[in-house]
Amino acid sequence: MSTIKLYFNPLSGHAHRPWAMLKLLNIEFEEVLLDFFKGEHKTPEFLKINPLGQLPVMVDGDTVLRDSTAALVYLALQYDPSRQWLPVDPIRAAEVQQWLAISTREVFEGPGTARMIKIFNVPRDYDEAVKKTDHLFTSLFEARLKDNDWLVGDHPTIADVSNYGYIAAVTEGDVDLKAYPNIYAWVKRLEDYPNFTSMPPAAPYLPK
Ligand SMILES: N[C@@H](CCC(=O)N[C@@H](CS)C(=O)NCC(=O)O)C(=O)O
Repeated sequence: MSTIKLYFNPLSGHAHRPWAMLKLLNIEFEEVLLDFFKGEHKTPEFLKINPLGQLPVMVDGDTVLRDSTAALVYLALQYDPSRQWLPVDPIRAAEVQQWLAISTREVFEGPGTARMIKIFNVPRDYDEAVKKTDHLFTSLFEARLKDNDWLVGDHPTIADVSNYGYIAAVTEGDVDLKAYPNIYAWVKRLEDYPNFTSMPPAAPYLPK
């Protein structure tokens, strides 16, 4: 069996998803770190692997996955026979899918964008991103996590892994996570989970 290859960058909450999942499942893999600031995700060589020029990409033999949540689904079904990380029950599976969708849209547009504005200086509306973050955190995450430890069912799933990165890193977007105590506790719960890899701080990966 060939070793899984993960093209990624530690600044990316998208890339954190398969990176954390591979480590959670104790799967050996090769890390290929591409530098956004050097345009390494836009070279002709990489565009052959992902014509979208985006990270992450996960390659397992002939399987090339160019989407972070697709990679989570694949890893959970292929390498977790216990089915903990992606339950088979139709309702639970649908609930997981719902949270995966939220992680790639609303979480990226709220907390992900607030952080992007602060650390990369991207010309976007910061107040709007913070407003979206507050609405999302209050109406969905705090509400769910008030009486539950995890986003779906009573154990962690890929729904938690997928939402974690940009939410944990929102403090780099100058949003105080402690103002959302249930989310703050969930972030710590995940970070304490065996073999879980926290979202790394951005500073070491930014241009000097
Ligand atoms: N649908 C993709 C989106 C990945 C994505 O947007 N990656 C960003 C980094 S966070 C990227 O590579 N952006 C560079 C670009 O689009 O040029 C996924 O979920 O993996």
